[in-house]
Amino acid sequence: MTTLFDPLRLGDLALANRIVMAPLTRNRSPNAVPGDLAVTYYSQRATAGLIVTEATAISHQGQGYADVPGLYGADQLAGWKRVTDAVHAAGGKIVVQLWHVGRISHNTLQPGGGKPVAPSAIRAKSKTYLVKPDGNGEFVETSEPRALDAAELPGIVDDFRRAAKAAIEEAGFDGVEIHGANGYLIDQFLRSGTNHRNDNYGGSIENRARLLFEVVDAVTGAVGAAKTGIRLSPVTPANDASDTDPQPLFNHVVAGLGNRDLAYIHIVEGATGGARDFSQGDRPFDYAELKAAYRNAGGQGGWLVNNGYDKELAEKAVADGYADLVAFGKLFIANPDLVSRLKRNANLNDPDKATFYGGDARGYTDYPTAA
Ligand code: 8OZ
Repeated sequence: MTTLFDPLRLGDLALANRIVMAPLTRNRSPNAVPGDLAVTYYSQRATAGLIVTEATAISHQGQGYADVPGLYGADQLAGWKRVTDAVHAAGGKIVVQLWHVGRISHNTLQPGGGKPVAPSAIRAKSKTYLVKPDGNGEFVETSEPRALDAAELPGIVDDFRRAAKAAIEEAGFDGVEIHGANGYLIDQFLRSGTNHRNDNYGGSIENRARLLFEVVDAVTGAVGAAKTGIRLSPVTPANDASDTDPQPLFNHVVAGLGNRDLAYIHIVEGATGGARDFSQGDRPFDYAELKAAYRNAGGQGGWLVNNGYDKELAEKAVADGYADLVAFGKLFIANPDLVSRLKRNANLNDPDKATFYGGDARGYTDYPTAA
């Protein structure tokens, strides 16, 4: 019977176990550069089978929150190289999450103070995080976006390609994860609530998924499919995302990924960070059907699941053969040695919500390991 502690090969990634550190936004990278604290934080967690970094902006336009890291400047890549060196020295594997926020941004974070970009000019009922002049963080309404002209899309696809290539060649990552989830740019194109376009990128499911496949093909062309994963969140309402009928949409997406040979598919089940049984549309979402759509289309990548898993649920998912790996978020914030704690059934530290976003070492690098 397969356990969470069994090794697994995912494309080019040889993992020591199936326990994944989920991507977690922490807002501790001033000027988009991960610093000393990030080096400590990630290397403390290197016993994870795989670390997926916090979402990382592929371009200045792709940034939507204060103090999140980037991959579009030399100093940003050098900062990440220090992180990947430390994780590798500690025996870990680390991939970077490639992020364009689309409309989930604020004018003050955009190049030239411009409007954030989106498939359609629909403002999100959602907040972003800024840092005030006094240094304190605050959550504010996202700004009114402008609709992207189709002629701008090749440039965005190229930003994904460039960031992926630099991540591998300059920053030393083992792979990349395309952020196709949680109501950011790729997901805004996918879902009917945010995509009201009437060109080749809107309307039908095929059209709404076009940008996603263009990004996947550009990234895999640059770094290889065996180093590429993707994260999807078929029903999450995060960032005001919605779709009237998500099952056929996401079945189409994973079926299209079936022959693209990705290392893994990462699925957020339910509402991100919330209810696992959350659904949109008029029927509950069927994740087994989604996985079958991928396997039936020839997909052989790892099936990575996330959202609200505890040890028991995770063990069952892997033992049943439903999932190949499980990603843990809040548990990894609070437990740098989560793998050994799960293995030994040790008590878990509780995460402190007040220090999730922004701040210093407190609630970031000071959670104790178990004796
Ligand atoms: C929480 C706060 C800010 C960003 C995501 C990148 O949900 C995020 C995020 C989460 O994918």
